[in-house]
Amino acid sequence: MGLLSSKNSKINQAHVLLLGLDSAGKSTLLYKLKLAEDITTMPTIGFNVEMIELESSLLLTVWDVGGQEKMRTVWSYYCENADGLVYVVDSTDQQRLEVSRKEFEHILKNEHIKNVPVVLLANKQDVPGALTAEDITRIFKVKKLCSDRNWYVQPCCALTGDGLIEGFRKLTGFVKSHIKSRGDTLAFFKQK
Ligand SMILES: Nc1nc2c(ncn2[C@@H]2O[C@H](COP(=O)(O)OP(=O)(O)OP(=O)(O)O)[C@@H](O)[C@H]2O)c(=O)[nH]1
Ligand SMILES: [Mg+2]
Repeated sequence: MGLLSSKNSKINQAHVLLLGLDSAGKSTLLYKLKLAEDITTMPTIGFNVEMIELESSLLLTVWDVGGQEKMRTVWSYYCENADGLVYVVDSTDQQRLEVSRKEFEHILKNEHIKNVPVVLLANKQDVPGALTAEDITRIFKVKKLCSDRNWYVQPCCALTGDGLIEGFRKLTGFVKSHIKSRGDTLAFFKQK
Protein backbone atom coordinates (compact mmCIF):
# COMPACT_ATOMS: atom_id res chain seq x y z
CA MET A 1 0.00 0.00 0.00
CA GLY A 2 1.26 3.48 -0.58
CA LEU A 3 0.78 7.09 0.14
CA LEU A 4 -0.29 8.84 -3.03
CA SER A 5 -0.63 12.46 -3.88
CA SER A 6 -3.93 13.53 -5.38
CA LYS A 7 -5.12 17.08 -5.86
CA ASN A 8 -2.42 18.22 -3.46
CA SER A 9 -3.72 15.97 -0.68
CA LYS A 10 -2.36 12.69 0.63
CA ILE A 11 -4.61 9.69 0.18
CA ASN A 12 -4.25 6.06 1.12
CA GLN A 13 -4.47 3.09 -1.18
CA ALA A 14 -6.04 -0.31 -0.59
CA HIS A 15 -6.05 -3.45 -2.70
CA VAL A 16 -9.39 -5.06 -3.47
CA LEU A 17 -9.74 -8.50 -4.97
CA LEU A 18 -12.73 -8.99 -7.29
CA LEU A 19 -13.54 -12.69 -7.67
CA GLY A 20 -16.43 -14.92 -8.73
CA LEU A 21 -17.19 -17.53 -11.36
CA ASP A 22 -16.85 -16.72 -15.05
CA SER A 23 -19.76 -14.69 -16.36
CA ALA A 24 -20.74 -13.46 -12.88
CA GLY A 25 -20.34 -9.89 -14.16
CA LYS A 26 -17.02 -8.81 -12.56
CA SER A 27 -15.57 -6.95 -15.54
CA THR A 28 -18.93 -5.41 -16.45
CA LEU A 29 -19.30 -3.94 -12.97
CA LEU A 30 -15.67 -2.83 -12.74
CA TYR A 31 -15.96 -0.75 -15.91
CA LYS A 32 -19.42 0.49 -14.99
CA LEU A 33 -17.92 1.83 -11.76
CA LYS A 34 -14.78 3.13 -13.42
CA LEU A 35 -16.17 4.65 -16.60
CA ALA A 36 -19.90 4.88 -15.83
CA GLU A 37 -20.33 3.20 -19.21
CA ASP A 38 -21.72 -0.06 -20.53
CA ILE A 39 -18.97 -2.04 -22.15
CA THR A 40 -19.07 -5.30 -24.05
CA THR A 41 -16.85 -7.65 -22.10
CA MET A 42 -14.86 -10.66 -23.21
CA PRO A 43 -14.11 -13.47 -20.76
CA THR A 44 -11.11 -12.31 -18.74
CA ILE A 45 -7.97 -14.34 -19.32
CA GLY A 46 -5.56 -13.16 -16.65
CA PHE A 47 -6.75 -10.02 -14.89
CA ASN A 48 -7.86 -6.41 -15.25
CA VAL A 49 -6.74 -3.81 -12.76
CA GLU A 50 -8.30 -0.40 -12.24
CA MET A 51 -8.05 2.34 -9.65
CA ILE A 52 -11.30 3.64 -8.25
CA GLU A 53 -11.69 6.58 -5.89
CA LEU A 54 -15.10 6.49 -4.22
CA GLU A 55 -13.99 8.56 -1.28
CA SER A 56 -11.29 11.18 -1.30
CA SER A 57 -9.45 9.46 1.55
CA LEU A 58 -9.05 6.00 0.00
CA LEU A 59 -8.00 4.94 -3.47
CA LEU A 60 -9.01 1.37 -4.30
CA THR A 61 -6.86 -0.70 -6.63
CA VAL A 62 -9.31 -3.32 -7.87
CA TRP A 63 -7.95 -6.60 -9.23
CA ASP A 64 -10.53 -8.34 -11.43
CA VAL A 65 -9.27 -11.89 -11.95
CA GLY A 66 -10.82 -14.20 -14.56
CA GLY A 67 -13.26 -16.75 -13.15
CA GLN A 68 -13.01 -19.62 -15.63
CA GLU A 69 -12.19 -22.95 -14.05
CA LYS A 70 -8.54 -22.89 -15.10
CA MET A 71 -8.20 -19.31 -13.80
CA ARG A 72 -9.60 -20.18 -10.35
CA THR A 73 -6.43 -22.14 -9.59
CA VAL A 74 -4.46 -18.87 -9.60
CA TRP A 75 -6.87 -16.82 -7.45
CA SER A 76 -4.79 -17.55 -4.39
CA TYR A 77 -1.75 -15.79 -5.92
CA TYR A 78 -3.69 -12.53 -5.82
CA CYS A 79 -4.59 -12.81 -2.13
CA GLU A 80 -1.29 -11.75 -0.65
CA ASN A 81 -1.81 -8.00 -0.68
CA ALA A 82 -5.59 -7.90 -0.50
CA ASP A 83 -7.25 -5.58 2.01
CA GLY A 84 -10.77 -6.47 0.90
CA LEU A 85 -12.62 -9.08 -1.16
CA VAL A 86 -15.61 -8.49 -3.42
CA TYR A 87 -17.14 -11.81 -4.43
CA VAL A 88 -19.60 -11.58 -7.32
CA VAL A 89 -22.44 -14.07 -7.70
CA ASP A 90 -24.65 -14.48 -10.77
CA SER A 91 -27.95 -14.60 -8.91
CA THR A 92 -29.64 -16.21 -11.93
CA ASP A 93 -27.17 -19.07 -12.38
CA GLN A 94 -28.85 -21.52 -10.04
CA GLN A 95 -27.07 -24.51 -11.60
CA ARG A 96 -23.65 -23.24 -10.58
CA LEU A 97 -24.53 -21.75 -7.19
CA GLU A 98 -22.96 -24.67 -5.34
CA VAL A 99 -19.77 -24.42 -7.45
CA SER A 100 -19.61 -20.72 -6.66
CA ARG A 101 -20.25 -21.34 -2.96
CA LYS A 102 -17.46 -23.90 -2.80
CA GLU A 103 -15.00 -21.55 -4.50
CA PHE A 104 -16.05 -18.83 -2.06
CA GLU A 105 -15.50 -21.14 0.91
CA HIS A 106 -12.13 -22.21 -0.50
CA ILE A 107 -10.79 -18.69 -1.05
CA LEU A 108 -11.84 -17.60 2.46
CA LYS A 109 -9.46 -20.24 3.83
CA ASN A 110 -6.48 -18.53 2.22
CA GLU A 111 -4.22 -17.43 5.06
CA HIS A 112 -3.39 -14.12 3.40
CA ILE A 113 -7.01 -12.97 3.53
CA LYS A 114 -7.79 -14.19 7.03
CA ASN A 115 -10.08 -11.58 8.63
CA VAL A 116 -10.11 -9.51 5.43
CA PRO A 117 -13.59 -7.97 4.96
CA VAL A 118 -15.91 -9.33 2.31
CA VAL A 119 -18.76 -7.89 0.26
CA LEU A 120 -20.76 -10.35 -1.80
CA LEU A 121 -22.51 -8.82 -4.77
CA ALA A 122 -25.72 -10.61 -5.69
CA ASN A 123 -25.54 -9.50 -9.33
CA LYS A 124 -28.03 -9.57 -12.25
CA GLN A 125 -30.97 -8.40 -10.15
CA ASP A 126 -32.53 -7.07 -13.36
CA VAL A 127 -33.30 -10.65 -14.46
CA PRO A 128 -36.73 -11.90 -13.34
CA GLY A 129 -36.42 -14.74 -10.84
CA ALA A 130 -32.95 -13.72 -9.66
CA LEU A 131 -32.17 -14.89 -6.14
CA THR A 132 -32.29 -12.12 -3.56
CA ALA A 133 -29.42 -10.99 -1.33
CA GLU A 134 -31.15 -12.86 1.53
CA ASP A 135 -31.23 -16.06 -0.57
CA ILE A 136 -27.52 -15.70 -1.38
CA THR A 137 -26.70 -15.04 2.30
CA ARG A 138 -28.45 -18.27 3.28
CA ILE A 139 -27.28 -20.50 0.43
CA PHE A 140 -23.65 -19.35 0.75
CA LYS A 141 -23.78 -19.79 4.55
CA VAL A 142 -22.22 -16.37 4.78
CA LYS A 143 -22.91 -15.84 8.49
CA LYS A 144 -20.97 -19.00 9.31
CA LEU A 145 -18.18 -18.72 6.74
CA CYS A 146 -17.54 -15.04 7.48
CA SER A 147 -17.90 -15.17 11.26
CA ASP A 148 -14.24 -14.07 11.58
CA ARG A 149 -14.63 -10.86 9.54
CA ASN A 150 -16.90 -8.00 8.52
CA TRP A 151 -19.21 -8.94 5.66
CA TYR A 152 -22.20 -7.67 3.72
CA VAL A 153 -24.35 -8.98 0.88
CA GLN A 154 -25.42 -6.31 -1.62
CA PRO A 155 -27.95 -6.84 -4.41
CA CYS A 156 -26.84 -5.17 -7.65
CA CYS A 157 -27.10 -4.93 -11.39
CA ALA A 158 -23.83 -4.33 -13.21
CA LEU A 159 -25.67 -3.28 -16.38
CA THR A 160 -27.52 -0.37 -14.77
CA GLY A 161 -24.99 0.18 -11.97
CA ASP A 162 -27.68 -0.19 -9.29
CA GLY A 163 -26.16 -1.21 -5.96
CA LEU A 164 -22.52 -1.03 -7.07
CA ILE A 165 -21.53 2.17 -5.29
CA GLU A 166 -23.39 1.03 -2.18
CA GLY A 167 -21.49 -2.28 -2.19
CA PHE A 168 -18.09 -0.68 -2.69
CA ARG A 169 -18.82 2.04 -0.10
CA LYS A 170 -19.65 -0.69 2.40
CA LEU A 171 -16.37 -2.42 1.60
CA THR A 172 -14.45 0.86 1.91
CA GLY A 173 -15.82 1.35 5.44
CA PHE A 174 -14.88 -2.21 6.37
CA VAL A 175 -11.40 -1.88 4.87
CA LYS A 176 -10.72 1.31 6.84
CA SER A 177 -11.66 -0.31 10.14
CA HIS A 178 -9.79 -3.51 9.22
CA ILE A 179 -6.59 -1.57 8.64
CA LYS A 180 -7.16 0.37 11.87
CA SER A 181 -7.83 -2.79 13.89
CA ARG A 182 -4.71 -4.47 12.53
CA GLY A 183 -2.94 -1.78 14.46
CA ASP A 184 -0.17 -1.65 11.91
CA THR A 185 -0.48 1.93 10.87
CA LEU A 186 3.13 1.91 9.83
CA ALA A 187 2.54 -0.97 7.42
CA PHE A 188 -0.42 0.93 6.02
CA PHE A 189 1.86 3.71 4.93
CA LYS A 190 4.62 1.42 3.77
CA GLN A 191 4.93 0.53 0.11
CA LYS A 192 3.52 -2.97 -0.45
N1 LIG B 1 -28.67 -9.18 -17.25
C1 LIG B 1 -27.47 -8.91 -16.75
N2 LIG B 1 -26.36 -9.31 -17.39
C2 LIG B 1 -25.16 -9.01 -16.84
C3 LIG B 1 -25.04 -8.29 -15.63
N3 LIG B 1 -23.73 -8.17 -15.35
C4 LIG B 1 -23.05 -8.78 -16.34
N4 LIG B 1 -23.91 -9.28 -17.24
C5 LIG B 1 -23.56 -10.02 -18.46
O1 LIG B 1 -22.91 -11.22 -18.09
C6 LIG B 1 -21.93 -11.56 -19.08
C7 LIG B 1 -20.60 -11.80 -18.40
O2 LIG B 1 -20.12 -10.59 -17.83
P1 LIG B 1 -18.58 -10.35 -17.50
O3 LIG B 1 -18.50 -9.04 -16.81
O4 LIG B 1 -17.74 -10.52 -18.70
O5 LIG B 1 -18.30 -11.55 -16.50
P2 LIG B 1 -16.96 -11.85 -15.69
O6 LIG B 1 -17.37 -12.17 -14.30
O7 LIG B 1 -15.97 -10.75 -15.86
O8 LIG B 1 -16.45 -13.20 -16.40
P3 LIG B 1 -14.93 -13.76 -16.53
O9 LIG B 1 -14.08 -12.64 -17.05
O10 LIG B 1 -15.02 -14.90 -17.52
O11 LIG B 1 -14.52 -14.23 -15.18
C8 LIG B 1 -21.91 -10.40 -20.09
O12 LIG B 1 -22.71 -10.78 -21.21
C9 LIG B 1 -22.57 -9.26 -19.33
O13 LIG B 1 -23.23 -8.34 -20.16
C10 LIG B 1 -26.24 -7.86 -14.96
O14 LIG B 1 -26.26 -7.23 -13.89
N5 LIG B 1 -27.41 -8.21 -15.57
MG1 LIG C 1 -14.08 -10.67 -16.70
